[in-house]
Amino acid sequence: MTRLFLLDYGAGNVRSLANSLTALGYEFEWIKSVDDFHKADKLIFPGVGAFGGAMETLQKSGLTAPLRGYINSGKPYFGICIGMQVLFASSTENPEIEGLGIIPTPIEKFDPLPDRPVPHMGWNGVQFVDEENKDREASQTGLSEDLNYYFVHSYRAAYDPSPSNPSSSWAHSVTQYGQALFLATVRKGNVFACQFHPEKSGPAGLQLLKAWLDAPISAVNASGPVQNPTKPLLPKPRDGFTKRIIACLDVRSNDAGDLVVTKGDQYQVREKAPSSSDTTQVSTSGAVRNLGKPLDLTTRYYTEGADEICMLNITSFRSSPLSDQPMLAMTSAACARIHVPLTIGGGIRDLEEPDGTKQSALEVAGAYFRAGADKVSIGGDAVTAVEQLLERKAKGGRALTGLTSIETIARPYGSQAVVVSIDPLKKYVDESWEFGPVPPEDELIHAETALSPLPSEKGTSKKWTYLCTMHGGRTVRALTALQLARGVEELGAGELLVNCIDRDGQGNGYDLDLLLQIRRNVNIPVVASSGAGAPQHFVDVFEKTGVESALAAGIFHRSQVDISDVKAALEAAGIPVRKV
Ligand code: 1PR
Repeated sequence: MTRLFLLDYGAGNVRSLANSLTALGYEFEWIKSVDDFHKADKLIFPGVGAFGGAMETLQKSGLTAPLRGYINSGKPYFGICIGMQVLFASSTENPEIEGLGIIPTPIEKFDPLPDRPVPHMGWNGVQFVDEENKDREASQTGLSEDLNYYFVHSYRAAYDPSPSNPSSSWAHSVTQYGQALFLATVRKGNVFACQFHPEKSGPAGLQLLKAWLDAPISAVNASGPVQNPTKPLLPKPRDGFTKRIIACLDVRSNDAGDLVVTKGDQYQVREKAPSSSDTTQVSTSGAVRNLGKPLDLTTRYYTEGADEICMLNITSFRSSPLSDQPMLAMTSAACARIHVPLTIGGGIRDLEEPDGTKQSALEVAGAYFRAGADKVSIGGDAVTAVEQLLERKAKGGRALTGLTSIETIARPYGSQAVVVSIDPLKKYVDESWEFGPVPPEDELIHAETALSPLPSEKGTSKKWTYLCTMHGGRTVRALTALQLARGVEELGAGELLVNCIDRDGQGNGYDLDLLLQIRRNVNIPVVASSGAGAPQHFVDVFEKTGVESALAAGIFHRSQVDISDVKAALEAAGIPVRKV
């Protein structure tokens, strides 16, 4: 029997790969000692996080030489993301640290451009380098030019087909991001590796894993170097990067103590008290709205084609998320069923357990990553972190301390694993303004030129800004959403989830002015949230603000609009989406 081993270097989400292998019906073992490299017939290295962290951990555990030995022995090796990057000589992410050097060129950072935020996070296509033999490559590897794969990375191996490039014979397929081509997969002899995450790429990723797992060892070894194609690939006018549709579950305990998916109107998640003449609603008066079981809805959205799922524990600011075992158990159970990225939010901060035990934000996040989450979302703690950052800057002090939850989590897990969720509230700048100095003109929206004014604002001279809130909108801070967005980017967050309390649950479309303002001023991906009521709202938010993804809750939970309806409307408008 073929013995399949997985190499876990201790950081990042290896649970998802394990879940995918189990879903495909494969058994596997973990590399625990050097001897296991000899026992392995096939080896997968599923890396996430940082190049330097991975190489240093391998080095400290004495695994670098055995890993290189395994690869040189000719036995099949499958590297994923960092598991691909470590094959290279070095990375500009940690220039002082050497890679395995099997592929003799460096990994380098993407240059951020206005049309191309970094990280490259989302679903993109691939193109085989050897165009003449692409059918053979597709059937041998399970990779398809017709499907999309989930990427999340800030560093990449550039595509350089020049004959003087010593790595060009490794190039197997490329992906285009903006106008740049980089290596999506490398393949030579017993080595196959991909920059994207097959374990997070839905059915397309499972197909790829299955092809490699099913291939007889002799067939894997027999695959020769890729032919150096005579015709180098050139970037196309448009890349294949798709817009992501995210289903969001706000989760909390109801009054009976069960974890339920709830949904608020402007963050109010309890049923309104009935009028005394209304006898129909008495039984649910004031109860937490219950829109279903988290696991049922998560599975449904995966099947229906959600590109990502987000689960926010919306009451975690009151209790400890680590003693909140149902949320961790829910994360594990959800990850076993879905093979697309999962973000978990709520309570990611330094905290004290009820028994007095202190837990750092990093430990809290680590518990969720080990349960299978791909990203954690930080809410209130990010507001505090940016307020303190701005205070230090005002005093001329050191901007970054390395101590905030954003920094401590991004260091081992990578920026791409840290989302900041913003809960802004619209505030008019008029005589009622009570939040300190009025923000500068470039932070204000004027009704006359606004993209999505409310009916009461049309034709008026009202002007407004968006202030950050904490504790589910209960605490308003004198910090604008734009200040927060810029601040968390500086601290190293990898993505922004931009809610809007005024629009939440209203179904009258996203706040395009807020989203455009933020999209224009940061270089990390932005998720639009709050207000989706119809497929056209998704078209509008992508066309008018350029955000990378759009999230919705209520319309999906109530089956008012299906994810497939949204994708059909986007396709009809010429906006690329992942097909399922
Ligand atoms: O501060 O790190 O503990 O995180 C708490 C998290 O809980 C934050 O991400 C915060 O946004 C979230 N949260 C807190 N209270 C509520 C609430 O609803 N009372 N929910 C809440 C945020 C907003 C979106 C919603 C969209 C789309 N929910 O998640 O899903 O507005 O809704 P729609 O499509 O129905 O309009 P911390």
